Amino acid sequence: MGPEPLDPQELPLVCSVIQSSGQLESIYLFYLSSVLHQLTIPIAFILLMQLSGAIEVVRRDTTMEFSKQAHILGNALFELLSEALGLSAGNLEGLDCGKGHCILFNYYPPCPEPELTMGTSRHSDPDFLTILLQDSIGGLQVLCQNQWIDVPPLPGALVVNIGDLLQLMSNERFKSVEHRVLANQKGARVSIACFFTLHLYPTTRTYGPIKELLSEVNPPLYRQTSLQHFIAHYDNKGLDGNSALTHFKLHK
Ligand SMILES: O=C(O)CCC(=O)C(=O)O
Repeated sequence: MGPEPLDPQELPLVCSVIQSSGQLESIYLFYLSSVLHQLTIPIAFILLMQLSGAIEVVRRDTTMEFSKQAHILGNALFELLSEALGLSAGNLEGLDCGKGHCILFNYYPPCPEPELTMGTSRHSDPDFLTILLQDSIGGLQVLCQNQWIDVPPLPGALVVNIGDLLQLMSNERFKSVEHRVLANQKGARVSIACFFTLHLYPTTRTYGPIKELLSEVNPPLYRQTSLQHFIAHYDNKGLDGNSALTHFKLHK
């Protein structure tokens, strides 16, 4: 007998994606919590990946527990970030920043010639915030003052990245972090990224610099955008090394 169907009311909006990078083909799986109990195709993909030796099976209940905990942590972080902006603790949550998330499993096979390729090329995330769990292999780097800095894996530690949308909403008080993943010969690497975003869900909300942060000396740097428009621009542009935010700047 399979697990009990999940009550969508108890869960944050969530979807999962499995992505295998490098020499293997990318596999994207999207699903909503409300239909999790009807999942047959994603489970079949996971089993296929497992049979091919590409990935160990990812249990649905483990994924959902991770998702639940990430949701709790994400909302705690949004409270702290709201306060750091001088706003009330519930401000970012009130703007639905913590309402939905998407989980991406990245699989990087070992690469025989890592100097010729990249695990993931340079980019910042098109979301509000990302919580990232990496295994012990390493390879994640962030761009800091024009230098690539290693983010060494620490047991039990999560990496938290500010996403492009928070840079836009905070009128650049927060900066989204450019990062990349180096390919490596040592062995397969797995990371799990939890992106706080709502672009996969029907929302008519638009986002721009938060009004309380603006003044004569701090005029808006970005125009208002819907999440669908933002992500469409991000996807069309591709990971070309340029920030998607430039397109939304008021004065270029
Ligand atoms: O694998 C990682 O550590 C980072 C993955 C990443 O940058 C992404 O999924 O956007």
